[in-house]
Amino acid sequence: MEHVKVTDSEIAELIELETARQRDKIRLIPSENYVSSSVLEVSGSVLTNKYSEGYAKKRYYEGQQYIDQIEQLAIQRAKSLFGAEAANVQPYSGSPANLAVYFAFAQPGDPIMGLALDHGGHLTHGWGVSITGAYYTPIRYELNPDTHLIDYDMVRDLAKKHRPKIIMAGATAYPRIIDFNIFAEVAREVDALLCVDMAHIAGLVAGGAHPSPVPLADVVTTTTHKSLRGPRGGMILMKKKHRKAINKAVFPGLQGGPHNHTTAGIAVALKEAATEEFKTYAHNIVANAKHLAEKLNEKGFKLVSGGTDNHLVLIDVSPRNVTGKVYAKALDTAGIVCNYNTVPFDPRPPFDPSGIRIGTPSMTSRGMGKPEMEKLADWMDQVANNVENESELTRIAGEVKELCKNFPAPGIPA
Ligand code: DSN
Repeated sequence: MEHVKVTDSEIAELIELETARQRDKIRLIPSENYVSSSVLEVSGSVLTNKYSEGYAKKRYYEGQQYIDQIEQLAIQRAKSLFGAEAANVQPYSGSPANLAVYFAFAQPGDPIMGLALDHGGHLTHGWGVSITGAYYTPIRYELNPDTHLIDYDMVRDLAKKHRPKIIMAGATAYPRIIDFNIFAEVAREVDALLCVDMAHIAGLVAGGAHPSPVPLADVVTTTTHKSLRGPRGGMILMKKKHRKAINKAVFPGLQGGPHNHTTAGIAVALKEAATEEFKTYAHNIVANAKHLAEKLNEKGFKLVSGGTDNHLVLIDVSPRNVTGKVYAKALDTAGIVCNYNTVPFDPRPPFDPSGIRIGTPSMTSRGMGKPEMEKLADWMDQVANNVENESELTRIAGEVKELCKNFPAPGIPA
């Protein structure tokens, strides 16, 4: 911050405060993480100064001697890490990546199928307020009301009835392994394109802690900044036969120049994700989530689907006589940051729902393990009993900060 401190002290100060917030709190939002110092360096590099519309060796601007090499390295690493036939590393994030898939393979008005948002799907899987729900005809599958698992019979029945052009598998709030085999089977039966949005679980897939959708899906979209621990960006992996259509949909279809500083950050993160250390990290994320879920269960929290197979735990907090929003705000005061979230078949509205969503990628990046999950479950229990007790919440925040001191976050000075 040495330069911006002088030129713009307001922004410098806010960044310093945000750094301290990330350092001193337990961050449980399952889509967030801490990137490495290397990824941070590259994201703030001079690559931000360069325009590169097009693809390597076919650009509309000169001066691409190094940018081409950077983008090609990112593509090679993505292909090799995930075993993909082809990759596009230019999408600005997950939503544009998904939009590129629709743009490439569906016409406005065509049926597209995805998991309903209030059952754990993403806005861009055809929810009404999203362009994907407005410009296409969304067909929404849901969870089974008893098991809270994806209702695969419903997936098959709806697909046969509506014959969607694209079937989207993937979620933002689903704690269980998704059976990509069934989706692939159904897609074949109705001649649909199967797109898996693996944004949440990309790091788990990279580290072998979750089955990979790559061999089964036509196209796989992802963000790069969640469990994969890269900079904020997006990526599309695909079968070779789809490369031309996807590349055209990303540029010039949807975007202009790629963000080269992000592309380089993605390349660095992909190299990190190909290490043995990252494999251990991915498995630890899941082990931590399972242990935390078990401890929360013991304390009387009601977990959607009863537990977790991945990095995420979805909790219905209504049995604790609190709403998700009130509880999330109390947790934040206590130094524990999550987001409030609807639970399947939630009788409450999305802005004040019954649940919270938590995840372990960030804690695991700090090297926290089972003892810390147990401590966290204790604190979460205490907060649920004291949502309006400011002094108790402040006391917990102090303890959280002390714990965090022993687990320095990547990229953040202790
Ligand atoms: N906003 C992301 C999440 O929190 O899951 C999804 O894009």
